[in-house]
Amino acid sequence: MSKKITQYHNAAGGWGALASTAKHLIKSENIAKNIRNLLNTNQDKGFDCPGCAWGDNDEVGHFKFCENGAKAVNWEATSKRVSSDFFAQHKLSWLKQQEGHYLESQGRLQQPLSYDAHSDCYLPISWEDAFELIAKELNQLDSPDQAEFYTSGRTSNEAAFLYQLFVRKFGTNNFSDCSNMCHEASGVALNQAFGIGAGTVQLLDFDYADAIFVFGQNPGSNHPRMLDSLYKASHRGAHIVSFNTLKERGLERFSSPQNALEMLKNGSTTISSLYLTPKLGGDMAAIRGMVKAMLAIDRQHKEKQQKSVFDEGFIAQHCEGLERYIQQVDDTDWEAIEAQSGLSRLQIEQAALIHLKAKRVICTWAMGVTQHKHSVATIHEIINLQLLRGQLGKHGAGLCPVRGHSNVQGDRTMGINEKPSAAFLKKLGRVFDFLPPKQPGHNTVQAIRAMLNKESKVFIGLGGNFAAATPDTQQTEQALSQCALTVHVATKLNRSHLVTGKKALILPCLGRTDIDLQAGVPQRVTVEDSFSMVHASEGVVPSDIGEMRSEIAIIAGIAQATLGSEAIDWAYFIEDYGRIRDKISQVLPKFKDFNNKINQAGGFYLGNFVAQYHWQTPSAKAQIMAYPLPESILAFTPDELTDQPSFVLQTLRSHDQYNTTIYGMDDRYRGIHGQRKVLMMNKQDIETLGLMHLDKVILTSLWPDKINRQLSGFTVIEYEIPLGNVAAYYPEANPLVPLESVGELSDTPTYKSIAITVVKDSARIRVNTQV
Ligand SMILES: Nc1nc2c(c(=O)[nH]1)N[C@H]1C(S)=C(S)[C@@H](COP(=O)(O)OP(=O)(O)OC[C@H]3O[C@@H](n4cnc5c(=O)[nH]c(N)nc54)[C@H](O)[C@@H]3O)O[C@H]1N2
Ligand SMILES: Nc1nc2c(c(=O)[nH]1)N[C@H]1C(S)=C(S)[C@@H](COP(=O)(O)OP(=O)(O)OC[C@H]3O[C@@H](n4cnc5c(=O)[nH]c(N)nc54)[C@H](O)[C@@H]3O)O[C@H]1N2
Ligand SMILES: [Mo]
Repeated sequence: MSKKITQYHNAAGGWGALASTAKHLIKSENIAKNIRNLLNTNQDKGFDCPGCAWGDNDEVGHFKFCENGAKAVNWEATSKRVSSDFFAQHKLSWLKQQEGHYLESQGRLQQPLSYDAHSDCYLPISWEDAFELIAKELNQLDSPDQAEFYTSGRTSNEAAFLYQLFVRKFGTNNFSDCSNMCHEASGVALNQAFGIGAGTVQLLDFDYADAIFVFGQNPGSNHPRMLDSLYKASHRGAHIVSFNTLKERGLERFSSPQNALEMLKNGSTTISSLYLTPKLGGDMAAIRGMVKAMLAIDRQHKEKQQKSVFDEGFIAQHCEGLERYIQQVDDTDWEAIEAQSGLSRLQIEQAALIHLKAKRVICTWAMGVTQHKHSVATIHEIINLQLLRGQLGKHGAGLCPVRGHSNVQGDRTMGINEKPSAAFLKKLGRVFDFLPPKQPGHNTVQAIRAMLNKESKVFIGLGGNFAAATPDTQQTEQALSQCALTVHVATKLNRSHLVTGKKALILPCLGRTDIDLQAGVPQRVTVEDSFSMVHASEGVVPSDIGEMRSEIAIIAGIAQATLGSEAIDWAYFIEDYGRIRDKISQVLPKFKDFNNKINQAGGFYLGNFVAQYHWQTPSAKAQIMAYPLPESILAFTPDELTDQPSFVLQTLRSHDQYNTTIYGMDDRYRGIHGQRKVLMMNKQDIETLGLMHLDKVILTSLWPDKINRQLSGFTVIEYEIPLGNVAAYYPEANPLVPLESVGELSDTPTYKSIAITVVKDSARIRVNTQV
């Protein structure tokens, strides 16, 4: 594939998306089967798309898949299998040098494997021996807290519930999960404000909003079905305001493949009526500015005895903390707001006016907001804005953290949580007649630290790619390799499987698209989307499953070998997943009558206390939190560590990837083709550094511990990005993220604000000139 940087002039979606979907279908060698898969995606009788966590509408016959959903489905439903010969032929030392794309491209894993240090290869092992090995290692630990149990967000509710039951029965709350790197800050802030960590809107609300504010999110690539909602809103005349450090095409213009006329005319719809490009980490300042602008107008109104622009009735009845917050807003001057946001007062005032003119406003956000040092405070600023304007608990208004993995929200609901609530533990203990551990467990960063310190000795990953998704790759890999045992339950081979402990297992599992037969009966599982809708998912692909087992069967197998079956009959749950749902009904009141409810078309809504004004805080009021604007978005002053100019780096996703799974090397909407080791940089910054477009550079991370974190061979490309900010792809740039650089109160790695220096890779230039 040739490397190329171009300008992308078209709208997002449209013919390009259809062509790309077709290309992926054709490439996958399974055309007929895959088209059927797509038709079954997110339909009532199919499987939930293993792509993002956006919700589904109820329109029957509506094609509920998108280009990137198609890639996710194809990637999983491939008929390609990794043979045992492959592992006999390739030593780990060789595999470790291959790209992630190559590893996953080998196809689905189909038999359990155990690492043989002598030959440096993975060799087949029987399921029973694998379970025995895990049981032996777990049972010989000094304490259950010496094991780490990671979960990625594709795991079904049933598998997640069984997993947490097993782990708590074993005796620990060490549940690191992908949430810790994703929307943790949203959960923390929403919990502080309302006592509950989920968003407050439903999909239908997008049809009623007069204005939708989208902060730090790239739906064109990561939640393409959200563009349908934005597209419809824009056609209705609703205002869409985007805050994004980059001009993302999907937020600018979109052509819906559902609109035949627009497609025929090669037309498109403008999505954002106002598009602001703050600096990295500048959203809190920008939103504070919006409130400051509103406050000024409100004071003028008061002088003239006009109606307040804030919802005073709502605030008086439902909120606490207004005075302290207003004081904070008054104490924050425009100079600080403009400097930190990188936006002008005028731009911010424009955004404020759109908010003020709208009766119903939704605010959505994703990783551009949650992966900073001050993410919790930033989300409070969004919450405060909505509280002050009474934008909660009514149609077309509210707060919408747009989740990532398709069941990350459900996994949390099921108890994948290192800090479970006392009420949940009590109920779980009562239903299963045991005393669950109360001590909080490790989150992702704490798990890495504990393995690095050799306190934790066993790592079990239920899905995901821990080594590649976490920060500080070198440290994380060292942490994993110091373990006595590492275990990965996975569909495809990835980097994490190659970073082995003294002993290591890969356990191949069924994916969501596969038919899952137990005792001859096809099983359903359930998932929860970003809008708290729970629905069933049933695989449709009659795959050649080899020795694969379902996640549920694998967890039950490990549990039985480790704990025996006297207290809990684990095998009983494998035969019929409805039995797990019955238990979930007993532990979680919102899941009462679970097995019946999932027969409803479209699933069922878990409800939201916030939307009904039932605040779950100690004072039973919503909390307006008053955080000061941080002096800096970084935790230290880079100038004290280097004489070189420093930049703030964000790491983000391309259009052709799903987290650490790289489908292809293109990023169509950004005009980047055939390569991923690129650094997007402002033209003026390139010139100031004496560099040129397409020069090779070395990136060095700055952090007070002065550990050498460096990447070379990156290509600088001119990009429309604020001065002083740069961008590179995740996971390639993860070695630059210091383990200790985490969000306040969330412990989420600051993946969107890493201080780095950029210097010319002269070694590389020398090689080039010799050629
Ligand atoms: N196809 C596909 N779908 C996915 C995923 C995938 O990898 N591929 N991943 C899934 C997962 S787990 C998640 S969490 C979501 C992620 O969905 P996103 O949050 O959209 O993912 P990122 O690529 O990290 O994009 C962050 C966006 O925020 C902007 N941004 C970064 N920093 C800032 C900032 O400080 N302020 C503002 N205003 N903007 C900023 C970036 O320019 C970028 O547009 O998508 C989910 N869906
Ligand atoms: N630098 C940087 N790092 C980041 C981020 C960032 O924006 N920047 N984003 C963070 C975010 S938001 C997230 S959510 C995490 C994601 O972190 P993870 O969830 O750990 O990573 P994924 O890449 O989604 O995991 C992919 C692997 O999951 C396995 N898999 C796929 N489907 C299934 C299944 O059905 N069952 C099982 N058992 N396994 C399956 C496959 O083997 C595949 O290789 O990464 C975080 N890391
Ligand atoms: Mo995520």
